[in-house]
Amino acid sequence: MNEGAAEVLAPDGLPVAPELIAEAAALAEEEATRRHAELAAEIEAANRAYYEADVPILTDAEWDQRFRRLVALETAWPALITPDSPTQRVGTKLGDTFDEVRHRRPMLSLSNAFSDDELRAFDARVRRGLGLPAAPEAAPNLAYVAELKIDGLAISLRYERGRFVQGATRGDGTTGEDVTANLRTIRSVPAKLTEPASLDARGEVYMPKTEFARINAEREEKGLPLYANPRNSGAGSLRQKDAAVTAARQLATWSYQLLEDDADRPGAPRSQSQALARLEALGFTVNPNRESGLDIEGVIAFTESWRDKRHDLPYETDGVVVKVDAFDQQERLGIVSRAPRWAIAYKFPPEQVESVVEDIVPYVGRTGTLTPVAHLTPTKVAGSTIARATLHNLDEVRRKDIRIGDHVILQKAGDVIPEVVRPITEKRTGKEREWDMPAACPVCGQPVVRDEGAVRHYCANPACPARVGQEYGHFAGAMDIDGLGWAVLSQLLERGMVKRRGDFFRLSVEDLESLDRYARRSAENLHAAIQKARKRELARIIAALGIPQVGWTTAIELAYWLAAEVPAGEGWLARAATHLRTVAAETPERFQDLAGVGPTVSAALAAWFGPGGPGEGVLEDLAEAGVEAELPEPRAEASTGPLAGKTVVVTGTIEGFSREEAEAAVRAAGGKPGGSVSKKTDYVVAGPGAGSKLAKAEELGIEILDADGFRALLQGS
Ligand code: 3BA
Repeated sequence: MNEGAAEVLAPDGLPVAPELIAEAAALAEEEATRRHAELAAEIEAANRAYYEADVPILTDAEWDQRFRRLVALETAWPALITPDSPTQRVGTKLGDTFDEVRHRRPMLSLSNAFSDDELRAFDARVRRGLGLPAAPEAAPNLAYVAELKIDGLAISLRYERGRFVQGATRGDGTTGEDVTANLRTIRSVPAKLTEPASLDARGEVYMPKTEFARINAEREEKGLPLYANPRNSGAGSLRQKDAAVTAARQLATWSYQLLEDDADRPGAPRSQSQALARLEALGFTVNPNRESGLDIEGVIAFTESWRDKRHDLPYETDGVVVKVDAFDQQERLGIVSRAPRWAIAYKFPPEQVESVVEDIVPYVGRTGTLTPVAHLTPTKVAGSTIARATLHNLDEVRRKDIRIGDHVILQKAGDVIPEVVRPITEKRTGKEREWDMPAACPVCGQPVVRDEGAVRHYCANPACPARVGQEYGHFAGAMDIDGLGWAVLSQLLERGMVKRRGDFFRLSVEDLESLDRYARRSAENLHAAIQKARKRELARIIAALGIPQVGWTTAIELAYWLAAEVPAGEGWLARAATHLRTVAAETPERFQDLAGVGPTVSAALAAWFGPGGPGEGVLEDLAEAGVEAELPEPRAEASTGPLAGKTVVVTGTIEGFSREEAEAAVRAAGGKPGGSVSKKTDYVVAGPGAGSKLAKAEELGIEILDADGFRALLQGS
């Protein structure tokens, strides 16, 4: 947890209230994950509506509040920070006063490698793509350039006849923000080139470490919140409405890509190394720590040589960008899902630091699982402060032999998920205490059990307040009841005002007004939000039940299936409940008719809906409380459509589609969305962030599509 003066700043430079972070830290991991996903989706939707349809669906204040909550969640739970989180994109803020700039050519993204072997796999793909012999054979016609990967903010600089005319942030890669005035204040952005060339130069804006330290020292003196790392500080400094603020900060740039308007003229650079030299000659600053003419082992040696030395550099670097040098080879390799096949970003292994396990605390999750969490002395790792890390389960605690009081090595796996690597046994004093799973649930006091052969311990009490609290919190979240946060929910449960899910819908304004710190106005608002949630899509209602093993995908399948099984009309939800109970009790194997449902999920459904199961009476209660399900339109026959009989796996971020939307589109076209890549997969749609599935598809020679290819496929072309 961030403590003391080191308050947290959102990427837009505004502080996030410590209470929000504390609140986020108090959540169980599952709950934090769920809220994170919801907030991120909501912000995405608002951004899309605002930028694409020009219809604001959130006010500035509402957007801000959600964004700040998202940052708070990510501060408390750094594992939630993914590259596609709205917090990781600069320029998504609503109502900001920067003009949009459409890039003349899209700014692509880089795929990642985390090990030497992943670099060798990259080399193998490049060789295959160019029809060269496989490694380890020498390939005299293939050379790589290795550049230090600057941890900054990507920008594009437009020059016309040698004059700097416009500068933009990367934004979503297609459209960025016009930060020309701010960039003009940076000394390493030349106002005039050494010749009257027209071009786009791309590179990274960064804040030197010393400048970061200076600014934070100054802020500390003034009692202002501190920036978490130079990257945020640099981004915050560039995205100032008042260019004078940018000017007062010593920002700098490294340029690494040159797109000249007349790139075909004789003598124009034909390779990345020539382009870097020309950038330098034109007056740009180009990072000198680069090497060309390398084979992949030379690249690996380059990464090795910088692993430790990088800490002595005056700026932050988090890896090495490797590029095929020759432009003609780059062209032949091309681009897949917005990432060039001819480049890869190698990330240095996670930074390891030392911390102390102050306590190990079991957290009770929605399904009763007790997860041991290490409470650590707050320690800075890879740019954020870590105060807790999951230890997963008792076996893991024992295997790693982590004890309370231990000095431990802490790292962020992939620089994201905090992980306790091992205890530093040399530092033991004998006062460390071994931790054990409690025999009784820390919340309800009922016995903690562990099933034969299983690793998980759980509280078996279905009425455990911790379980119920999270189950009901999940319900309120999934049913999209605005304003039903933990503070209200815990009171409703503690006071016995909500004993069953249907009770939410039975609350009156007066009931809500009786809650602590609840004024008439807020009570009315919450009441109205609850009324609005009475009618929801069937899949949403099912997903909201929190059935173990049943996520959105299965909920959607079950909704289609139920809508087809139970005739529409009066009292549908209650009749559906009866039908589910009958199937669960008599023909549970029928659940396996649902796409993607095997014996495990089918058994989980039967156990939940069956007689005596935790779901008994739940849907009836909701129906009785006046909840209505919106039934899905029957699905197009799977035997028709451009994707009839085809299995399509979607992986990574697909521009223009959420995961659900992409899968729905596959179904609508008659195809079947698949979870894992196998020989039976017909297509893999891959976007930025795609990982092992993409590699698998390449290995199996399955056709890989980017977002545009996917759209074409859906249209049957
Ligand atoms: N080289 C970041 N992208 C980079 C031109 C390609 C590229 C980067 C790089 C796509 C660095 C993605 C954002 C982007 C310009 C798109 C580098 C660095 N090369 N040395 C191959 O040092 N961080 N980032 N930037 N176009």
